[in-house]
Amino acid sequence: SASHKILLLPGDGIGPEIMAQAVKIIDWLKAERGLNVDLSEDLVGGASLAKYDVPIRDEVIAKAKVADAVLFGSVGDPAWKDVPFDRRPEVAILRLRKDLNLYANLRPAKLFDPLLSASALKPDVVRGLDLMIVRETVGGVYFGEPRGIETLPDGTKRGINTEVYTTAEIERVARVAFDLARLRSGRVCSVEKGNVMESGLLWREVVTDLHKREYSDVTLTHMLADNCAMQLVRDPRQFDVMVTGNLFGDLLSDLASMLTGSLGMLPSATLGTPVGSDKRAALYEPIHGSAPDIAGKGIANPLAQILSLAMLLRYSLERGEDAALIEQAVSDVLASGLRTADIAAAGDTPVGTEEMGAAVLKALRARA
Ligand code: NAD
Ligand code: IPM
Ligand code: K
Ligand code: MN
Repeated sequence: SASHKILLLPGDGIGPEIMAQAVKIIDWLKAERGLNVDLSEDLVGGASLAKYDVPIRDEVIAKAKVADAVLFGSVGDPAWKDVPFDRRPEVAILRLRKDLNLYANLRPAKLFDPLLSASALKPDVVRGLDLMIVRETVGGVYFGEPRGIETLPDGTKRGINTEVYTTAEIERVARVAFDLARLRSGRVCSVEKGNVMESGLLWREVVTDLHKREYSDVTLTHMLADNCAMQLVRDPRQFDVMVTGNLFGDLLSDLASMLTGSLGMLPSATLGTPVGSDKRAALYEPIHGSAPDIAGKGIANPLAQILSLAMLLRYSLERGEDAALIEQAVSDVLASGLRTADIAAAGDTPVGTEEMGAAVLKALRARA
């Protein structure tokens, strides 16, 4: 089979530590499973700022555009907390999403059975949890104009951000959610705050209209975002596919992660079609950040990164079998009782990042 190009962008903090574990699995897939990929790697975020004075180079954006998939770690480094917004490490991921037009961020929150007691919720509330948050990622308040900080005549200041969504932006992400629902339980819950925000009101109208025209076989419900946060904790299994805007999706997915035991468990896929192209682009990353509080200690959970690789294999390389094998290996390792610190219970002796990565590889070998 023709060789696929994968661009690795480990980023900052724990990014490189967990990426190294995913790369070991890629190497194994190449050696043992006939995976044919060309890997290249580059700097993003604080690591790029330190060397090139920009959070991401145009050259890296260009490489991402021609790659079959990008495997991303995380960006963010407290060293750059006082620089202007356009020079923050976070610009790297925001620009990748925007420039590649990666508008649909799939954030599955699936509870592995062995982690039942690691969930922040009672076992009876979360057992079997398997939901999919579809988060819009190139619009909303993250990118709306006007934005900025203005100085008022009296010398005080005003910080401005604007939530903007167009019909087309809402419709294309809703379509992704409805299509996913058809492959799952056939249910979509659309989340906004149309009670106070016009962008939310339009969101509800557009989703309702699309549903009526093309997806009446799917069950559609609507929920206000504040209630949704509460419902996710009260009874998360009422949800299957959820679709929401950029900011609400960011918040609700971090919340959902704790239902599965840890932020260090949740992968994501961000899919889209670059403007002026009909080639599908995709970026895969854990939903968490660079975790500066534990960076360099070798204790980060690499499973979100490893599961992001599984999503890459499934969605971009059509290697669903390898993806399932990885997910099964992760499940085996968790069933064996191995835990990194974030998912450990009182009395467990947690293992480090490397050891968890090695255990997944060993479980893969045993299964293959
Ligand atoms: P974070 O997600 O980095 O960490 C939040 C908490 O979860 C921390 O206590 C951290 O130690 C823990 N955690 C996260 N991932 C873990 C893992 N794999 N294993 C074990 N524990 C883990 O969020 P934050 O601290 O608010 O942000 C840190 C930086 O990361 C900021 O600069 C932020 O902007 C950036 N960030 C980047 C991305 C991204 O690259 N897509 C995502 C989120 C945050
Ligand atoms: C995420 C992060 C990013 C976001 C930041 C770092 C720009 O929190 O990927 O969830 O808000 O989208
Ligand atoms: K990340
Ligand atoms: Mn986030």
